[in-house]
Amino acid sequence: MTQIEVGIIMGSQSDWPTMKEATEMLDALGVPYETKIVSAHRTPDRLWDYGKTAASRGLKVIIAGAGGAAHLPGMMASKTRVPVIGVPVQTKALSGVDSLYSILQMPRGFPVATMAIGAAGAANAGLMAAGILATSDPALATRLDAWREALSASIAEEPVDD
Ligand code: RP5
Repeated sequence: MTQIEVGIIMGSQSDWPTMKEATEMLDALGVPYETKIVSAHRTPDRLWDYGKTAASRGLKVIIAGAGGAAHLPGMMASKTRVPVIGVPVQTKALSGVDSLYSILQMPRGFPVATMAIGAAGAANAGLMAAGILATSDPALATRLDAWREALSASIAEEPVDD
């Protein structure tokens, strides 16, 4: 059975359209992952169990997305030494600035690698996770290098009218 090394967690089903962007990047790079709804507020026991077993289950990176009072990434970082990448989900009331500040401003000792707000942040979280795994996986490193080269090659040298 393939060892899952990336856990993608989110606070709500409503975060899925954003967090799917991370899965699409990992799919493109051939990185297996699991996806779970784990809410800091609504399912705290599930959060605790996930964090408690993350390292022993072989997870090497956790991507955690949440919106509003977004405590999930920080609480997960408090429960496991597995690196946590935080994705601030865009919110209607405050455009995701609430999520960003909630995730970013961690106290000393419990880091969360915080991405940009919304879809771009989720996609970058997938790339960041792949980059971390690629430091000890030469085949993945080759795929990631190729992906980056293809992205660069897709950028036109000059702008055109729409
Ligand atoms: C957070 O509250 C979730 O991460 C989500 O972004 C936000 C709103 O959740 P729902 O009310 O849509 O379930 O916990």
